[in-house]
Amino acid sequence: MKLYGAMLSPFVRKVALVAREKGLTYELCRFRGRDGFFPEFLACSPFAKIPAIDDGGFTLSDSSAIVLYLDARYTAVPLIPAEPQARGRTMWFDEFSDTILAGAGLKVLFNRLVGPKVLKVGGDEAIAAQGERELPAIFDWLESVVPAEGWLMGEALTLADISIASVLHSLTFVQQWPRADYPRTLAWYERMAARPSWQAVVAEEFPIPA
Ligand SMILES: N[C@@H](CCC(=O)N[C@@H](CS)C(=O)NCC(=O)O)C(=O)O
Repeated sequence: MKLYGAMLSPFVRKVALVAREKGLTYELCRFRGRDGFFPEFLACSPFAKIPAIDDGGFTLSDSSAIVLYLDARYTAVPLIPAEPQARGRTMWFDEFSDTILAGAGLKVLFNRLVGPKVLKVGGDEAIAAQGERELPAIFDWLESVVPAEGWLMGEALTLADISIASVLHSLTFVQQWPRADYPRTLAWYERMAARPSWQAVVAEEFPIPA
């Protein structure tokens, strides 16, 4: 499978972790060059968003769509529960991660790191500061639902853990995470970070500009 994207993105990391937890291999592919987006990437992602995949000719973009596909196609290690309520709640956590947590956190990431230091297009510090102000209420809620042991959905790791931890990891690059004042969330995050899949994906990150 070709995976287009860069590991700075929590959405790309989500797909990479799901693939590795399932024992799938992928080729991490560049999606843009000096002259713009590569046509083979745009064929997978018509609106030029990362991640996107090409799995033996089947192309798809959007991390949640991709992991839904991977979980249905490669069933040996399920990461989205089949039981209806657990399935719904897992997708709620994924959505929380993508829109609420990342909605606030990426304001900081884009405006303090990606814009000014990676893309060199600058950043808006007022938007970054707004994101920073939004995060504590979101962390408060997360701390209230994270279990003392195990995973968000119980004994088995699911997409819920992968999605949220992926965003938190991106926030480490802009000093918004880890936070010792959220001890349950921190302990759960450290359980996630100890997994071999996590270590392998972290090794694929390019050096983060200081
Ligand atoms: N909901 C999408 C979000 C994808 C997304 O916004 N990716 C960002 C990188 S973190 C991107 O491609 N940004 C480029 C742009 O918006 O032009 C997903 O889960 O894949």
